[in-house]
Amino acid sequence: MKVHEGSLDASGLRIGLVAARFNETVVRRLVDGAVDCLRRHGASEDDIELAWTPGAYELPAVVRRMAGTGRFDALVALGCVIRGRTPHFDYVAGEAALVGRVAAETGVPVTFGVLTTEDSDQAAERSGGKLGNKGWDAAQAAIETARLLADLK
Ligand code: INI
Repeated sequence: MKVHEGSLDASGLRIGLVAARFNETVVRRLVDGAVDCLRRHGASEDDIELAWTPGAYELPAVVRRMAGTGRFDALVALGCVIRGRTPHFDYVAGEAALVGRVAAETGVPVTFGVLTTEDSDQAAERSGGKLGNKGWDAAQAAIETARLLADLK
């Protein structure tokens, strides 16, 4: 049986981060986690680009544009939507999740590092607190998926 798996070697991979500024303190921690993950896995500083959107609602359009440039092996969407802070939670979180469609449309892997939480405590726990850093996790998934796709070429 031939098994395909993506390695976690980020050297030479060009990775785009798209971060939503809303709930900025939390999202900056997700960005820091993602960048730290990429560096530790061998990505070069010059191969990482970061774009900021106003909020998570705007992530799909910017992810789509970046995917279309052909400059990236993978994209990482980062954001934080907190239910307790908005009656629009379902709309904003639902729209943010559409970044997954960009991957299906373009073949450029897009990973989902958007926190959707009940309150700020849950957001803090997942952005460098006791439940880890989902920005780190999303960056690692981006490396692995980019490598897997390269392996399947
Ligand atoms: N955007 C977020 O990223 N997180 C949120 O929790 C949030 N809340 O609470 O409303 C939020 N709203 C802004 C939204 O993403 C858009 O930027 C805005 O509606 C303009 O289109």
